[in-house]
Amino acid sequence: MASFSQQTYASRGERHQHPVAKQLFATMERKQSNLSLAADVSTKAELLALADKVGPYICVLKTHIDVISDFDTDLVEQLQALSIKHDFLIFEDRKFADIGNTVKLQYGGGVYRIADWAHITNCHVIPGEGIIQGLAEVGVPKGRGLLLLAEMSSKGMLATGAYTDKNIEMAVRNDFVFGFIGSRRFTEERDLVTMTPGVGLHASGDALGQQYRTPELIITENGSDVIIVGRGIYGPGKDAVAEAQRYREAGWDAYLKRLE
Ligand code: BMP
Repeated sequence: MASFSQQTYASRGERHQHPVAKQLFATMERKQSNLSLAADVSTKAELLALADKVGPYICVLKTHIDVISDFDTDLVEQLQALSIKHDFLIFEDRKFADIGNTVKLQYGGGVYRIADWAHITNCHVIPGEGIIQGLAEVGVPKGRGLLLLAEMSSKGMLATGAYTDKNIEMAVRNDFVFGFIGSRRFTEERDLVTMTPGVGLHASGDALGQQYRTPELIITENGSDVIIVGRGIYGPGKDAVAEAQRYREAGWDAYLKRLE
């Protein structure tokens, strides 16, 4: 059978066993979008306004909920309503990194109660496989999904070689995991999704080590599935709707090209 990256999102979604991957692929196909917005703004009003404006063009809204200075439960309710209105999934980019027992408390409880509203979250596997098991105890009953940070986009990142390989092994054997953060397709053993941050059409990076690559390199050549774009869409002087449309088109064209 052809590599998963040669198959359509629709057919991968139909066959997928993971509820979140199924939902994600179906959303991507419906909206013809493999674009995720990294909405790194710092107030509730800015986040809601951005999600409402850009919502029609994305498959996933990625949040860092702990940077919102005036977080409250109403924000979460409004984000959930926008996720239904515009048909996108919510990904809280929490990057859990502690022992299983602690991440269970952090994922299910605290101020943010992430598992109650985020379809997707992610973790580092630096503590070992217990982190996945701890998160799964909270997330599986709620129908959530987990991504492993197999690589990062920043200069000098240490997630390489044997560490990346360990991520792949753990992802393959843990059903709660449906994919990775990274720059490419990692395995054919299971249809694991890759979502890639550090994507930009114009800039090559920022002053703090971020590195940007194009949608074509990431989707067509590397076989990743979703591009994650932040400042390229909402950065200073940008028209967020126009940029979201541009990235959506670039990401989708790159996907169609790889199916050829
Ligand atoms: P921007 O496109 O503005 O550089 O934002 C990238 C987003 O992706 C940020 O929210 C960052 O936290 C996240 N990210 C990243 O840049 N590189 C990684 O390896 C993993 C990330 O989650």
